[in-house]
Amino acid sequence: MASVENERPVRSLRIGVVGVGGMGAFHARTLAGLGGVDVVAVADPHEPNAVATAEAVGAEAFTDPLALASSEELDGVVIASPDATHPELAIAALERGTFVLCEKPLATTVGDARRVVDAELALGRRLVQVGFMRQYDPAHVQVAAALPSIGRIDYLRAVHRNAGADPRPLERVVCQSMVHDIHSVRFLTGEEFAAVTAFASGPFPSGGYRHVLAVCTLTSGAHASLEFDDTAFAYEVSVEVVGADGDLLTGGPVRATRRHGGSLDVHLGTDWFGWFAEAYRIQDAAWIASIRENRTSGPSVWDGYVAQMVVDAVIRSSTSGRTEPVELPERPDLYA
Ligand code: ISE
Repeated sequence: MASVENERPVRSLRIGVVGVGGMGAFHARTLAGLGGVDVVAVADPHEPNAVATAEAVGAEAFTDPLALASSEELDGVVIASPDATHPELAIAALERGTFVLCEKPLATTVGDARRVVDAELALGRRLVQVGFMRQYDPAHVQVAAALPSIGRIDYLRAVHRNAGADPRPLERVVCQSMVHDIHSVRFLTGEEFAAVTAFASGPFPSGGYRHVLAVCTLTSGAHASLEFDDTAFAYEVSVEVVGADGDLLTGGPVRATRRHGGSLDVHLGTDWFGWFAEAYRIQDAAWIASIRENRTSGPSVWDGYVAQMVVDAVIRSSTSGRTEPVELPERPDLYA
């Protein structure tokens, strides 16, 4: 056994967080709570956000996201800025050789997502992990592990409900929310989407869309239905996989129940921070562990790019009323 004197102290990793609205501030606090991590800098063009998070985690506050993403001083950077800015910031960090945890979606267009893939391919190594955190959620992990026990997959049903969300343009509903369900289907089954038929209810008088139903065919011929709702009364996510020899269902986080006034209540909460808190913590800790091993694990930019192609097909089908094929390019070896 190595003597204590021979053990090298583990150097703290220097992490920056770009975009510290709700999601970025949550990452900054989560990372600051892990051992061996110093959140040294945060950046947000909205200075009060930068200052508040910097104070909470003992970091320096900046207002220029691109300058922080391009910094040579960091071991890793979390990108949690507005969605459309993700590609430019991820590419800037890649060019510095910095590890990245980029919130989903990787981009808001297929073309921009491809630019990040091409930047990584040019570098010849993976540095970016995409924040599809459900892949770390204990219930999803258990379903994935148990899948071989249910035989041939016949269909999947993914349900995703946001509570009290402001009506959003269809592109945002699909790109910001349903993209998670698309990734869940891919990582659980290891299959790709072949075709999508989607229906969106809206626009409502406010101009926004609220419910989207996508009925999809996977490459094996199995089907997946993705149901999304922005007008629910509690936050909820579930995936059910129906197989030839059994079916599997993700549960929600464990909650106490309350008997009161003749009812049996379970408090679900209204946002994803509570439902998926553990998944985010596990994801962020896994990202840090992989930086220590000088590698990237977890969802790749290829996953982000393919998810974006499916997002595109859902939007096209909702507007055209037709079944839209999903035609994927060949997967480069880097993402084998
Ligand atoms: C939000 O941006 C998230 O990432 C949540 O995980 C998701 O459930 C929600 O629908 C999105 O709006």
